[in-house]
Amino acid sequence: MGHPETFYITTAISYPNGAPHIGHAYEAVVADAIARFKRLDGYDVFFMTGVDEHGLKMTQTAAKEGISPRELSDRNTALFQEMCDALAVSRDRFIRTTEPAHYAASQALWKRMVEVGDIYLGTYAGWYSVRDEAFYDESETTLNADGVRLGPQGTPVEWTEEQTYFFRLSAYQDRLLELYESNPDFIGPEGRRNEVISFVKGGLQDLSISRTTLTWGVPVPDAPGHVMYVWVDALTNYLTGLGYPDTQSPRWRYWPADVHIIGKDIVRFHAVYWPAFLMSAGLPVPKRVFGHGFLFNRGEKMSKSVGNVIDPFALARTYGVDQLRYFFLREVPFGQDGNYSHEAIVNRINADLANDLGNLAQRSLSMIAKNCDGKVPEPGPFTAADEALLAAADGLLAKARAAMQNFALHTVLADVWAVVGEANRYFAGQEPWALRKTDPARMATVLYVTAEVLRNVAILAQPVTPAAAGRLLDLLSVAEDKRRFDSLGPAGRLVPGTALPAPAPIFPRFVEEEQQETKA
Ligand code: ME8
Repeated sequence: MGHPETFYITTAISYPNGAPHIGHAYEAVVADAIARFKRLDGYDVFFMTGVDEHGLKMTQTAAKEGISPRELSDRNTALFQEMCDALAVSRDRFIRTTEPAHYAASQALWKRMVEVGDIYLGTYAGWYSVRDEAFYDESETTLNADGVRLGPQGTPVEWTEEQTYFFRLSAYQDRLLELYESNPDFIGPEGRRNEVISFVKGGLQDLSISRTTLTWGVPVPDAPGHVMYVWVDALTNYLTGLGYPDTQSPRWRYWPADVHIIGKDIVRFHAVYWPAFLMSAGLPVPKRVFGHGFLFNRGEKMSKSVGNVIDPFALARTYGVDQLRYFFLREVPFGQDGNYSHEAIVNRINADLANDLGNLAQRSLSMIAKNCDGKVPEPGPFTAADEALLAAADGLLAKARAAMQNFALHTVLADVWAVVGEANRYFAGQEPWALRKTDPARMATVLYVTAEVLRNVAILAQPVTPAAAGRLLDLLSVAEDKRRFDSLGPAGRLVPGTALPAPAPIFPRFVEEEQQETKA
């Protein structure tokens, strides 16, 4: 047996200029679910997330608060780490761009780009957006009604002039277009790919990549007074995490990254600048860059008890961690924008989790506890209905893998829950409670088939609802080493006679606080 295939997945690194918001939570959960899926599917996964501590935005926010950028970053970085813990984000490494290792990596990459003649000193004059930490061409800016000039993301831009180092981006136009052409999956989803291609076809200007007006950044090697433009060091984080420039590091085996999961607003940095830097330095480019959509709050009226629902910590406390994760991944088709509302999340919790899966598990496992001596029942011969349901469950892995080619977790969940729906119809149609008296052997078979479907569903639900899926697998006495995808289907069938623990609910219904009060 060879070594398992590697899979390196990253999120963007967030600006710790404030507390994490729902968009950060969404991105972390998406990447985590993909990482978990790949681990369960036998890959050697490295999953990294972290914070982007430098730049003008950090400097300005810190100045406003009267603290140093470092203090600002320390305070908020702790919250980003807490968010990862609170949302069960199973990162292998949480990176900070103030780590000495990151300075070394950024400076090494810079020197490689100097060596090949891609960096030169010049003067920059142009429009800069502090909010986006990006330069824009005048043609990309517009004047609003108040005469304020705005960049393409709608943020104010300022005229900036300074001596700066440039990266010879203009020299990479053809190689980038060739990259997009020969790797149609390099940028996803499709719409983002088209935007990038037309941007690059429009012609690339050299990129200003150093600053003399601020000191909060990675020093440019051999150039006192210059710090790197924040995006140069930020993108390099993906290499730092793997030990770069030490390409003998055991972690270096993960490069190139399999996917950078990022938001749609920063696709240009990842799909244009980043591969150009890497090509310049003679390093392989990532395999894919995927720009997910944005999560919005439609301003729906929230229950008072819910409080500030956009705070991911409050969301997790109010609805539950697995419930929130399920909502993000089921409700928002990956790649599209999504809306968050209290009603939508409660509906998902109560319909999909509590009713469809939770009730089925509770009813079938309680019957097993009462009528089958608390052991996995011994099935008799399977009928066509049994075979059909088992085949549907056994067919899920192939479907899930296909959907995951495009990280379509919403499709994976829709397929898995379609089988939960089938299992519910089967259970209702077979009426095992009636069989208890008329045909106990048949009842045992129906309960066995139902439990077996629950096992498959729970294994596949682990990437999204890790705690609840784990509890369901506990209730089915599935050993820790039998929870990976290679135990799905016939390979891991429940063994009749295995003792099961006393059943307990996995997904409680969400009850509005007002209703709880009336009940009390
Ligand atoms: O862009 N919904 O940091 P950031 C979904 N430091 N995703 C959202 C979102 C929303 N409402 N708002 C932001 C940066 N995001 C840089 C990245 S990577 C080398 C450097 C996403 O804190 C955003 O698209 O502004 C990005 O992927 C991530 O959150 C961090 O955003």
